[in-house]
Amino acid sequence: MYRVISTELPIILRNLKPSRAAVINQANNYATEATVEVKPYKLHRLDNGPSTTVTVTRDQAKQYYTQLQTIRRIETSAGNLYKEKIIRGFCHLYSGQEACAVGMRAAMRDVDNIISAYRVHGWTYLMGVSPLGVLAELTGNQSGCARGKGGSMHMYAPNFYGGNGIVGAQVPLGAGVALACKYKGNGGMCLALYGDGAANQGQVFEAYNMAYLMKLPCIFVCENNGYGMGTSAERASCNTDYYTRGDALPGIWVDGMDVLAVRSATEFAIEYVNNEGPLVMEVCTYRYSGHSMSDPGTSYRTREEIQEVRQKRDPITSFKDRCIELGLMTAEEIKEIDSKVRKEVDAATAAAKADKEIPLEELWTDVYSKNLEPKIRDIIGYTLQHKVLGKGGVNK
Ligand SMILES: Cc1ncc(C[n+]2csc(CCOP(=O)(O)OP(=O)(O)O)c2C)c(N)n1
Ligand SMILES: [Mg+2]
Repeated sequence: MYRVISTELPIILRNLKPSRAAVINQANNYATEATVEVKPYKLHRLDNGPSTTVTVTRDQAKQYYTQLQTIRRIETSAGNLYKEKIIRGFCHLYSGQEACAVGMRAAMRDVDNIISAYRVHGWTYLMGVSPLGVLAELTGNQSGCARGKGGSMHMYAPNFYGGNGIVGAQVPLGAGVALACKYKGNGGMCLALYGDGAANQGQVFEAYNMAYLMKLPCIFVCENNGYGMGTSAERASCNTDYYTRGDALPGIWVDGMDVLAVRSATEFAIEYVNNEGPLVMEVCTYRYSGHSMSDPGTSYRTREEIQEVRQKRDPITSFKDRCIELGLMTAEEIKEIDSKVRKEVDAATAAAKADKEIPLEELWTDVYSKNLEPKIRDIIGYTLQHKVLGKGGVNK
């Protein structure tokens, strides 16, 4: 039983599994768009949830695949640079979790915002910073998006409130960004991301409560990757159904390894928070690396567990296979994207290594995006004039 989802060139690909349909471009023999069924969502205090029938165009598929692959490459490169001691300090990798960010980003509109914890290299790239802007930030050099002054945990971009190292602290900040959207009446919302390890913090529940009472356009997103540092979710939490933890706030559980499911759930959530008030979304995912570079990640879980996720649930491989099966891209086209991404990230890596640090006097520039006072406040023993070098405080 195949369904045609558009009347344009309604030829259906053979060999597709039931409930998958594609519209074919006859001349070039590829699907211009396709429809798939995603894994059912779990719902809390909602009568209806996001659509499990998701349509993706060929252009979107190419874009998502490129983004997924670019994030993986950036993280692999960051891991290598760290091992070479070119990146120092903290470094938390996002490999395994790419579909969460790419899916949410695909649903976001220009007025929407995002704030997250410290695993943000991928988000920084998705919010408009080039791979060089991310990698040079990691090497502490001037082409970095914060001119090398922030490092792994402190990257920002327009509508992206970063990189926050205090576990859970970004959640009330995200509610504040949502309050700003409501106050300005611009129709925007904020995605406030936190991990399973942050989900039992008091401030998270305080933020839920205030957001509910004030009907704030905030999506509280729990990225459940199974572990908070070396502690499994089951050991840390009396209730691991994080989508139900908002009490009066409705919740959705979504397969965070499926970019299309995440996109569909986020589209639903955006509509919901703009009309009804806040909502909790749990994206179920997995992190391949240790918590940070100092954690090999194998003392509290088995290598077999990691291998099994890589083989059965990897967000990139599964999306690639689906795209080929649906005729959205050929294996050849996938290879071309892989090679283009590899070249771009390799070039960015070389440039990030060769790049220079900022001069000392630049350390006190761009402290405020708009400097309302000429001096930097509250510095004892120095008088420092504030200067803005970046565009509105942001260097890309
Ligand atoms: C308030 C606070 N407590 C403890 C820490 C130390 N710490 C850093 S990350 C982390 C675990 C967070 O796990 P999770 O929220 O699941 O995020 P993940 O690392 O899995 O992305 C802890 C306890 C911290 N940075 N801030
Ligand atoms: Mg976690």
